[in-house]
Amino acid sequence: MGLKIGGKVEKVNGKELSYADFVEKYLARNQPVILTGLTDDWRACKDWVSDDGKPNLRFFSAHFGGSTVQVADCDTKEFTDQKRLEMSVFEFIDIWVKLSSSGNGGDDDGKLLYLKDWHFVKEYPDYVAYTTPNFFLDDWLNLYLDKYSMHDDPESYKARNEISCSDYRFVYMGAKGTWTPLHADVFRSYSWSANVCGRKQWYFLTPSQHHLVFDRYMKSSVYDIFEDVCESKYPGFEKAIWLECTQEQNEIIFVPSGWYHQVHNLEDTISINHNWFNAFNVSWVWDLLLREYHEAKGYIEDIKDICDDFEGLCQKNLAANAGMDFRDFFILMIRFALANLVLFYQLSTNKRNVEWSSSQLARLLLLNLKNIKCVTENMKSESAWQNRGIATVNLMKTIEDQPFIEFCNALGRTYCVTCNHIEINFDPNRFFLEHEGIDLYDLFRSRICKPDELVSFLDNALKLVGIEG
Ligand SMILES: O=C(O)CCC(=O)C(=O)O
Repeated sequence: MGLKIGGKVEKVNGKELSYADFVEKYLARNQPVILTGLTDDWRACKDWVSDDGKPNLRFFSAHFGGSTVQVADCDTKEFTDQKRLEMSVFEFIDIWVKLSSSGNGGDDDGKLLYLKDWHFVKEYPDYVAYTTPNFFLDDWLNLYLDKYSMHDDPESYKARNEISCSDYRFVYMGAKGTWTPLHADVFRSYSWSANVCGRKQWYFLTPSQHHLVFDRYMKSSVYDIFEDVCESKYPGFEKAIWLECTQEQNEIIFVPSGWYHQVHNLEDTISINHNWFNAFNVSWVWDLLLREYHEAKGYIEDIKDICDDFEGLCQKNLAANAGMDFRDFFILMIRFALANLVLFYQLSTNKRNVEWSSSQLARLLLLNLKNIKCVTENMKSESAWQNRGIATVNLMKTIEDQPFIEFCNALGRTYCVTCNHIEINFDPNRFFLEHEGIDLYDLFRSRICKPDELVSFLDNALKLVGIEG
C-alpha cells in the first residue's frame, strides 16, 4: 500500500510576507512553508549554476576542490543513517562528472553519492555565497557558535570528533536520485533549505503522528518510507498521514521543529541548509536532551557500580549522541538570558521613548527571557543537577568578556533588523553608568551554578524594571 498523502505544503511569495506574519503563521505554530522570491541576489545562484540550469561542477572543482567533505552512500545503511565516506570535493565532483556522462549517476560500483553537511560558510567566510533571509535570522544556534564553542572543555571530548561542530550552516550536493532517509533534525531544531539548482521532493509527518513511524517500544524509526515497511515491526506506519511537496529551484522550505521528513533529489541538486533554534522551539531542544540522557543512561546502567564517574560518562555519551550535554545547554541558556537582559535594559534607558516597553523589540526580548525561564524551570526538576555542580558562571566576568560583548551586539543587530528598530549597543563600561538608579552591581555580583539560580536571577532582574515573572 502507498503512503497516505493528506495535503501539500503551502507556497508563499516571501517578498510579500512580513516577518511578523512569518512568525505568527509558521514559526510559532510550527508549520512548514515554501517561500519563493528570496534568492534573487545570491552569488551562489549565479556562480554555482550553469547556463543549462545544472550544477556548475567545474566551478566547484576549480574553487573549492581542496575541501574535505562528508559524502553519504545513498545505497548503504549504517546504523540509523546512510554510510558516510570522506573525500575531497575534487574527487566527489570527478566521480559525479564521469558517471553522469556514462549515464548512471553513481560511482564505479554504481553507488549514489551525496555530499552532505559541508560547513561551507565556516570554510569560505570571504566568499559570500548567500545572505540568510530575515525570516531565519533569529538563529540562536549559529549566532552562539560564531562566538563560542559548544563544549567549553574540548579536551575531554577530543576523541569524539563527531561532536566538535563548528556551526550548522551547510551545503548539500547530489545527483538525481540521491536522498535523505526519514529523520527529525538535530536538537529538534528548525531548518531551512534553499535549492540553488535542481528540485527536491519532501515528505513530512507532523509531530503528533511520530509514534506511527516507530516500533512498539519507541526505540527505532522507519529508515525509508518507500521500502517495504514491516507491519509487525512498525504497526502504526500504514495509518500515518503525510504532507508532501515539490521544492523547485530558488525556493526555500521552512522545516518546523520535530517534524519527521524524507527528501529525494528529483534532479541534480545543490542546496543550502541551516539548522537553528530560538525562543519558539528551545523547549524542544531541552526535551530531546532529557530523552537522550535517559536513553544514554539506560545503556550503561549495568556498569554504574563499577564506574568512578557514572554521571560524567552519561553526559559524555549524551554529548556524543545529541551534540551537547546538560552543561553545554545550560551555559548557552545563561548566555542568552544575559544577552537578552542587557539588551532589554539598554532599551529601557532610552528615556526619550516612553513607549519603549511596548515596542516590537522589547516584546521579543521579554518573550525570549520568559521562554528561557520556562525551559530553565523544567531543567530544575531533573535530578542530575542535584548530584553535581554542572556549571559555575560568574555573571560579572561573563558580561565583561569580549566574546560576550560581540555576541550580545550580534544578537542586538539581528533583532534591530527583524524588529525594524534603531541600533542598540551593549558596552559594559557604559552599561552600569546608564542604570544608576538600579543596583545592577548587586544583581550581577553573583554566580550561577544551577537552574534554580538562573530562574531567581531572571525574576530579580525583571523586577528591577517593573516586570513580574
Ligand atoms: O536535502 C536533503 O537531502 C535533506 C535536508 C534536510 O533534511 C533538512 O533540511 O532538514
